[in-house]
Amino acid sequence: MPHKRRAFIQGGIVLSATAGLALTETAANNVAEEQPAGAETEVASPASDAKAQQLASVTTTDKAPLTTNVGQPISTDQNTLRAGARGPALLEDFVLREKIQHFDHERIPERIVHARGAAAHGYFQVYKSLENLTVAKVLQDPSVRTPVFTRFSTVAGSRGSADTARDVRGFAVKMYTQEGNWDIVGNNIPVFFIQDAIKFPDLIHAVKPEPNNEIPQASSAHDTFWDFISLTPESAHMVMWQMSDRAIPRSFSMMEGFGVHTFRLVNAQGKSTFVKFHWKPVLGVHSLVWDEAQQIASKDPDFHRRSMWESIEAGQPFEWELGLQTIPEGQEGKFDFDILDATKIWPEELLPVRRVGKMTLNRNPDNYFAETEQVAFNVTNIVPGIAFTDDPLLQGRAFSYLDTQLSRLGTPNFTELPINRPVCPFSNNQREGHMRHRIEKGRVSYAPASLDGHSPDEVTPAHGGFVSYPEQVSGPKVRERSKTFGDHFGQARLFWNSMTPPEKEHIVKALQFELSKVETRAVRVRMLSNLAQINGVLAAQVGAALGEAVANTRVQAKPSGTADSVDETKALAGAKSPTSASGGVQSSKALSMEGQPVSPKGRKVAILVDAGVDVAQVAAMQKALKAVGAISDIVGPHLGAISGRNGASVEANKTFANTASVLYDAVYLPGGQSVAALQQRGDARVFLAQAYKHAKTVAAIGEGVDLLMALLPQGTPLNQMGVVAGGGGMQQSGFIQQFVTAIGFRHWGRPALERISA
Ligand code: HDE
Repeated sequence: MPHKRRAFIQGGIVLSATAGLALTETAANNVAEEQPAGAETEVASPASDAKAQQLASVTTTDKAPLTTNVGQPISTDQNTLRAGARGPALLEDFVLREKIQHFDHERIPERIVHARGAAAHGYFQVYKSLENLTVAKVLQDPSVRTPVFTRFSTVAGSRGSADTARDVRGFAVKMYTQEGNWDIVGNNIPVFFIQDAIKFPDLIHAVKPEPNNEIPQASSAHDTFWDFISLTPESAHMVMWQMSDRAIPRSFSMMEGFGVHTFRLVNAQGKSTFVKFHWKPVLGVHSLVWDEAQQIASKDPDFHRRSMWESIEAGQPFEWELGLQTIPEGQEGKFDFDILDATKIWPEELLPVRRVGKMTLNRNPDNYFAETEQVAFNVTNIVPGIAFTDDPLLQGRAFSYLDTQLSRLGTPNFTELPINRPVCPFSNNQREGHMRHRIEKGRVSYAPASLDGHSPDEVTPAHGGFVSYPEQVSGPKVRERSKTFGDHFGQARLFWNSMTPPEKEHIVKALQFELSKVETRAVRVRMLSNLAQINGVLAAQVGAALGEAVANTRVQAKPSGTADSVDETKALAGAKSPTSASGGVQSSKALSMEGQPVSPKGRKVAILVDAGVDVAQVAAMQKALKAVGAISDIVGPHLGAISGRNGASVEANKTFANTASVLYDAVYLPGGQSVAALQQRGDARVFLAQAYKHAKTVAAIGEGVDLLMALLPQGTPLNQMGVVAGGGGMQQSGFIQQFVTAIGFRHWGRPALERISA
């Protein structure tokens, strides 16, 4: 649970005064207005969090009295000032004008990319000092909890689009370190579509809704995207990830994060080590299925942000470990891929990921706009001990992130916004501009200066001043792509080879879906020829759904490839292609999502009830789910009390009308006369059947087993592949145990799924 902290309010401003939590010298300097006085209220915040404390100093609760923004008490907020009760409004009405004027300007431009997002506060802690690699203080002292603010996002959709679109997820971490803010502005996919930043506007113009009709929203399934991709072979590797289930994560807490580019760590001796940053989710990497993702987009477009919000409110933080892959400077040349090429991973088989620390997100923002919308991530926010490389994508980003804030936040003073301020001291001679908050004393704002004793002195490297890594550079000015960036398909094949047959099947289906929405045949055909360079079976299976025969294929493609066709699954299992630019690695376990840790923690279960339900069976299951950190909803014909067997009742908190199977990881059908009533409800039957079709665990006990059996294809074996049946000889505790341990799993091997209507 987030810790509670005392705070004081005066004039609507909450001022914090946490016992034992001295403001850093910095925060005290930078927030001059915090003097505790007046009434008390409670503000939630993690302990030892200088950032939370700094934010609390500007957090208001907006209680009485009602005033204008300059504090004039307002006697009525219901009526405009008029000349007579039926007369015209008077210009004099400053209350009306201020209120409407403020409202008229409440919006700022949304982010050009990554507009849709949600964020949370927390902290980062290193496991043990990495001083042999870097002087960065944030990576040295295991006793320090560095405050963080992390924002997750989709890329293509507008701010109001659905969370579960097929898309890359942004994974942007801002660490408020004692040496300034360090932002790792990453994604949940370790590579990118393009190698050079100069292509980014083209990529984004291609994927965004088409400019003539602004269709489609938050989707890459249209002509302009695939036109660009089909003509940009360097995107092949990234496209494989984007078409895989990685692009439809189950939860922010179940996806990896990647810094993508190669950075440097620099130690006290000035030795540089190349590094890739990884965030490994404690709950493992898990995804939705595409049909489910599409339905969630309408049933609950806020699916991901809601689950993070609810989990944190319930005291269950979201957690990741920071991982590092490193290559000592000088050894980067021994690989057959270029470490500056952002379309390449470093296979974990060659360069294992070392887990060095943990990020815990445990506090929701108080205000979406002030924090999540106004946070400004910047690739150039780095601290001493971290340095850039010449990755041409990174170099372009180094310009873009500072620049974009001017149109989004409207002023170079955006770093003064509470969410963007560092917690360490900051001072310089920059002055003025729109919305300047700080009041710098004195007449000197230049250097060198001898007056007033004013001296924001430079910090020598010995005292921790930032120095750029003194890399030797020379070369002719050229607009040229390095030949070492030339292999576009080798790692796309590595990704494909590393997938299990169901994962390959999902990629095939995703490509079938996307390309079948492309209206221009030439684009579809061009894409098929690119896919054929990755794998012949892949191209053939996709081609079949497009009505195109692809030459040199190894299997006869089926018209609508499904995971349920034995032939196709077999063909996909054997479909591999030789890799290149992969250090000789042909297949990598780290790339597949199967075999990831699975936990019931953070999962959601629907319990289907109606009048006459066996209340004891409901209660026992709820208790067991709670004990493992899973959430359960009781879904009934109406909200509130549902009478059960023997006079007891259960409280339904969801109804068949306001929720859906796709919003849950597993479904449980308890016994009782309720089952006969549910049998009559099409929505209840679809609920169960759909969970089964989406390969989720389903369980029934007592009378519930008969209904379950009736819905599943004839001959579906019980107590196998996530179909858990209670009653008969089985102890209730054994049944519950079997269900609870299975709820995070998907059971891909279920036969004849395509025959289920749901
Ligand atoms: Fe971004 N990107 N990007 N990007 N990016 C932005 O910055 C840009 C790239 C990423 O939650 C923008 O403040 C260029 C790669 C995230 O607020 C903008 C290039 C990766 C976020 C921008 C890239 C990212 C952004 C839009 C090609 C993964 C959201 C608003 C060189 C490593 C951060 C903003 C948040 C946002 C530019 C490519 C991640 C326009 C020019 C590669 C997570 O500055």
